[in-house]
Amino acid sequence: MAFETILTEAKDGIGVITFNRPKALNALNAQMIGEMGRALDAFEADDNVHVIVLTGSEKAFAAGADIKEMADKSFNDAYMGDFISGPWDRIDSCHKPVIAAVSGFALGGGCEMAMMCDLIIASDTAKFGQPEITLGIVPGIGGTQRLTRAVGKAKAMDMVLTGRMMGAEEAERSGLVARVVPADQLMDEVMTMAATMATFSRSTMKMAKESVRRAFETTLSEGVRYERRLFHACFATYDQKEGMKAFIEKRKPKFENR
Ligand code: CO8
Repeated sequence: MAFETILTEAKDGIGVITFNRPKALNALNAQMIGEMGRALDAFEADDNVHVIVLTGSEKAFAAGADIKEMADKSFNDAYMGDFISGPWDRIDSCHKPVIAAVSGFALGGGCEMAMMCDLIIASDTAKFGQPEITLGIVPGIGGTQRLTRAVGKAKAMDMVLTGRMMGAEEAERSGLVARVVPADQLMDEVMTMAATMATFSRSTMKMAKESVRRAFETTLSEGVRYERRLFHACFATYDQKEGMKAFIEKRKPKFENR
């Protein structure tokens, strides 16, 4: 598939999407988001892709939605045109695990895209922020909601109301990112992690992801009940039999996603 604003590569079970508008610090315009959506559709449909990685450049994961593109929109353009729907939140509906590999700026929509992924691995140069307040707008694709769930009210209010950026170390300490690694090791670390995940059963991975995500949508007792049902369902799968048999026989399992 030929794209102009992103790069894609699928290898060894891992599909990588790289934002590629370096001159605009990967500002997210409609074309880039449309292309990202189509690339995600393709990776979701490709049985050879088990894990998806979303990344940018060393200087910027993405410096937000493209301000130049949206500056002249009217309320009617935004409201009636359903600005920020469709491919803008495509990541959120992915069944396969999506890892955000973040270096440099992840601001506004860039931070929101990263938070939509299942986990964020950050380089030590990463800077997260919701600077929308400085532009006279509020976050529009989950920033106030996902950031608050990730880091709690105090830090979310601090970032959303002042527009200040949070460095990688603080982001890890606050629960926004899973790991911080030196910038020159970011992609190696992420690809190693993705390669490990790609060896597991795809269907079990889907259940595990679904179950963790459910924690953000429901009460504890409903979430635990949901998890319990998925746990029970695992015993109907070939991969549970294979996984446990392989452990007992002291060999590596060969999962078949069934
Ligand atoms: N939109 C458009 N162009 C941008 C953006 C952006 N968000 N960010 C940077 N650029 C452009 C600059 O205009 C500049 O272009 P040019 O060379 O043609 O003038 C080029 O990228 C390089 O930028 P700077 O010269 O400013 O680089 P610096 O290293 O000096 O500064 C910063 C880097 C701090 C990242 C600075 O560029 C900046 O503050 N950018 C804007 C960050 C921002 O406010 N982001 C939030 C945007 S609003 C938003 O995301 C709303 C989300 C709504 C939902 C979207 C869903 C995805």
